[in-house]
Amino acid sequence: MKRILTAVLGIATAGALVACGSGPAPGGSSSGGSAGGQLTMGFSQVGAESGWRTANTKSIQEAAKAANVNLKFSDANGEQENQISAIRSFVQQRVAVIAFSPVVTTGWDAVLLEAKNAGIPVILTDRAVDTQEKDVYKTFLGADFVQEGQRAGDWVVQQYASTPGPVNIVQLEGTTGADPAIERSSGFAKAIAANPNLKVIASQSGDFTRSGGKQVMEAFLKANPKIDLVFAQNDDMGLGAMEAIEAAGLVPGRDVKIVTVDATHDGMQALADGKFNYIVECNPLLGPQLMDLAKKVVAGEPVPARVVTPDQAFDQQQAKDVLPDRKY
Ligand code: GZL
Repeated sequence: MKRILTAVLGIATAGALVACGSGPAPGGSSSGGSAGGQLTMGFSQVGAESGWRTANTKSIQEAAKAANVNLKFSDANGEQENQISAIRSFVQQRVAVIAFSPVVTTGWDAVLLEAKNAGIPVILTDRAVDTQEKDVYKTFLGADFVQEGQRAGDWVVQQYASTPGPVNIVQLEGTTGADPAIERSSGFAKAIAANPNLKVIASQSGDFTRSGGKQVMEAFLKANPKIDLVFAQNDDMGLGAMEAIEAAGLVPGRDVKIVTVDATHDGMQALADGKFNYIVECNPLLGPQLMDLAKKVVAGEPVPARVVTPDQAFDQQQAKDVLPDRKY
């Protein structure tokens, strides 16, 4: 059962909110790993699958340096068992706090209980977990993926409001079982239900990678004579789809519209160039907020059960306007 949490927008502030379900533990808990006043954090990262991930990793590493946090960083190469091993290693090293971006939502109960029983607080960042265990993490810092899917769907509904007849949509899903893939899919489906002409004729995972998006889109183009729009759940799969569309002799952004999520530099460049049509941002710069939360948690201060990072969305003109000042 998905935990039910009270969400808090914006930066982490004092004053814990009550979490019900299997959400974070109340209050903080002290542990080792703060030798000489410098806090040690063990961080397990999903991998390096996308431009978003690269920007997220850079933000975390730079923020750790700026916050004088001793960061033990592990890249799981997209494999859950590597994340579980890394978390176990952090427990054995008695770090002060563990943070991780869970590659998928399930399969974490045992290792989260091990960290809890060792008295080491855990912070979820970027993606959430589905667990029945209580008080196994302190907070979840990340975007509202259902809302991101809905915003993408709302734009599609508005674009085709006066288009008669069926509008054929294909969807490139993120990594199977990953929180953003599950929730962006449900948000998008909910939004486009407003217009029964909008039909998702095919949907498949491209694993959040450019090559995955290209391969799946090639298959979609072969199997479906008329595709009006692709909803890619991240820029990288959208860029792969763009290549497949061009290879098929079609014009991306015109013959086949492309809507994505993330708003990384390459995606925003494609949007400014007219090859994408709309992007919903998912801000990867979580590092400073993560370090702030970690210090509070280690100090035993209350933290919000859920910290939702705010997003915005861009059309082609807006991308042209903001591209020069983007940080990622
Ligand atoms: C979202 C993040 C997703 C991005 C993808 O917070 O987990 O994973 O949207 C990334 O680009 O691979």
